[in-house]
Amino acid sequence: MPANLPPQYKEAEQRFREAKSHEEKLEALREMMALLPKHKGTDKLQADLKHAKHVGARHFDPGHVRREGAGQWALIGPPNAGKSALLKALTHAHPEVAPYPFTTHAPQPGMMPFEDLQVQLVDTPAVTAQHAEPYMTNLVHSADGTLLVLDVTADDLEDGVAVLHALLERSHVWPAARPLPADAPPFLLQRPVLAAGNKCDLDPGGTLAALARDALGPGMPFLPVSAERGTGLDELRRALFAELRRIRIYAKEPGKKPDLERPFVLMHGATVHDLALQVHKDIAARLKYARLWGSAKFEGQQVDREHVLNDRDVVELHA
Ligand SMILES: Nc1nc2c(ncn2[C@@H]2O[C@H](COP(=O)(O)OP(=O)(O)OP(=O)(O)O)[C@@H](O)[C@H]2O)c(=O)[nH]1
Ligand SMILES: [Mg+2]
Repeated sequence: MPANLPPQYKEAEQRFREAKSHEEKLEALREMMALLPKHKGTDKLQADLKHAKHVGARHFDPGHVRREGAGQWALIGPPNAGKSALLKALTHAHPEVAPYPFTTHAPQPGMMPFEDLQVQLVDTPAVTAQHAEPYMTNLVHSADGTLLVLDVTADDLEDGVAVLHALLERSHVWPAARPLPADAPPFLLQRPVLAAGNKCDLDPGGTLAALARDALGPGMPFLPVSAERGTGLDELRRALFAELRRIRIYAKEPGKKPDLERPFVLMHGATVHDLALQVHKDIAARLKYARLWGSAKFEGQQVDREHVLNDRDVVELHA
């Protein structure tokens, strides 16, 4: 990292890491480039940032899938691992599942119901050492999380793991559960990465699943599943929601019942102000206080806009 970076640069970098949309990412990147002092020490960083801008740009992205629901997971894996079978088991989508490799040719989304919300899963074409669709880096980069799908019975499992790690690296995604290395490039996104060891119905003793877990290395939550039998899918659903680190908030108008059908979905750590912004920016501007049910000390507790919300709080905004 070159010396003499202004403090605003760090802030822009933080915003880039936390950005949820292409627009936010590009905005932060533009700012980072503008704030970068132009001298020899920053040449490499300038080039890296230009490259990152490229990766994040929507018009270079034929594999772009519009984000819906509480968050988007990219399902990636070697041929025949059962990516499409998992999408079929977890969502209402009807992808083609077949006993030969390279069945899936284009990204296909499906919505996974979880409690009172939906999480988007995107099935993708297989990646191998020889071939990956060029748009796969963009797809992985823009997703909120990546699910590595492995066939625990595959005899080339370690090669498959290496290929997936390489794809994550090319996509500038760093698994959130792994400590970020000191020399990490600034454009690296820390995102949840989970692994599903599929076809565990063919591995009753769990020996192959244990080998797969080892091959993946530390900092990579691993869940043995069987898309065909439905084993482990409840745990997988829970993990896919939990790893997104989202909270659900039920908004309520004064004197009325809360809307328990359609929660607002916010990032973990979101405040009353963040909720108000999602409801309407005018309400956020005029907000005086809020009343809180759920995690409050007492029901209907009055809180200010800085108050940090918890999953399933009921909030009444007073503007
Ligand atoms: N025994 C068993 N077979 C499975 C399981 N999941 C998928 N399969 C089988 O594995 C084969 C491949 O499944 P797909 O879902 O098409 O695999 P994919 O990863 O989407 O494959 P590509 O699209 O070619 O990359 C099919 O014959 C499935 O029936 C499982 O949990 N157990
Ligand atoms: Mg498939």
